[in-house]
Amino acid sequence: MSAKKRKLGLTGKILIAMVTGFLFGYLLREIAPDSQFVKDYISDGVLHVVGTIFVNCLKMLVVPLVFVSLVCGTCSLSDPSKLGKLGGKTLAFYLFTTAIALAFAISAAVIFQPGAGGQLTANLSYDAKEAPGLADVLISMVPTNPIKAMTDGNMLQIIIFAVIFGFAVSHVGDKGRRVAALFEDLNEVIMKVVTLVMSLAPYGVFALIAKLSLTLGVDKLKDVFMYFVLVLAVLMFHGMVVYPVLLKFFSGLNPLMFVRKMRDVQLFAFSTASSNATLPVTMETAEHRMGVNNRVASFTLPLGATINMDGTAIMQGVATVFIAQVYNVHLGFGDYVSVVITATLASIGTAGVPGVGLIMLAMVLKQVGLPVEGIAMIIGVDRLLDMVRTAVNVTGDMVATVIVGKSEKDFNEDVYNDSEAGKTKG
Ligand code: DAS
Repeated sequence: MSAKKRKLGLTGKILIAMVTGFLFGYLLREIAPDSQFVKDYISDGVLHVVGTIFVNCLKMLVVPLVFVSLVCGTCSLSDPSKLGKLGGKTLAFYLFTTAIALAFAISAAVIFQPGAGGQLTANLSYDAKEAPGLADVLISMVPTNPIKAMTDGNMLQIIIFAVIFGFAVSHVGDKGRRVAALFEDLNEVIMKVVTLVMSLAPYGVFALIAKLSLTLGVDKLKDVFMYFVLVLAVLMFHGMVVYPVLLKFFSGLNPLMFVRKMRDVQLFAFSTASSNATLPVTMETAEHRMGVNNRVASFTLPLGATINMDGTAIMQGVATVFIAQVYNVHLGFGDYVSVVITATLASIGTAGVPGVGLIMLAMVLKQVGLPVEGIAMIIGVDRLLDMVRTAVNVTGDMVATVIVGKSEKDFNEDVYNDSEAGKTKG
């Protein structure tokens, strides 16, 4: 082994930050479980401030990055009809993987019966919103005010406006070429900011995990242990079996290289529990490590972070069956179809932010006539599941991006197969 000590990469630093953060929080909770000082100055103080600043630094980049890179991507499309093909393939793949995720989740819950014989705890309550209808979803995609869409962080509206704007840029001759060049330069600058923010990850991840470990109510786990374990098992199966099989089948690429290059993205997603906040890292990895061209990644990834949430669908599938079992409500095949349709529609209209899965679950339960207050049983363990399913969500977005990129020949296989390509030194 050469004497030269290998520089610890960003992944190594993040993993060390996670372990030390967890141990720090756990020990503090054991040593001073009721300390007001720990609560006020450490948990809600330093850790909360550092963790929130880190997540906000990521979120700060999402709107400018998505808009600029999508304009770049769209105006670099030589043949505009390619956008239709790209969009069709991407949408079809996202719906396909979400349907698989829901099918596995519902089947597992029906087979293993996590809620069978469950005893209801005290009277429960949970506020629920209606699931959006297809017409509402389509109408709400077009922004009446693009600036408001950006200030609100309405991803679908930003995507629609950026695609139309980019299309127009590519159809105004020389002026358009100057505008496109400006957006290319802006994209480079924003990508540089992304790598700067990524270097803050060890500090931000330490704070996020330490605060979680300090506040995680492990005691809540025992009531819904079977539910928790089943969701985790299906998430792992989907992330570590289904995705590699789909990647190999549809692209012929080596799944192990994909798994290796996805680690940083998954660690960011796990730590932040937000697909949106992770988007800058997902896009930087897609282009610089996976070898996918910007004109594909700039479209498929923002779209995926908004409408493609396979991990969330898995939680919703298991939770729906679990709650039906606990309340002894029989669900027929038609109910399961309704769950799949509602869960898919609900995910299209909601951004990838922490806890959005529970909001969508309420819509699904309402749709199939199940007591929405059943959510109060699982809310206590949802934070950890949210972190894992967000990592699955972003992995599903990247699988689709690599497959579509390769099928559209907007893909550099040498970069994909080079394990050192675009590696963030941390
Ligand atoms: N945290 C959401 C995301 O960012 C997923 C969820 O809430 O289920 O993808």
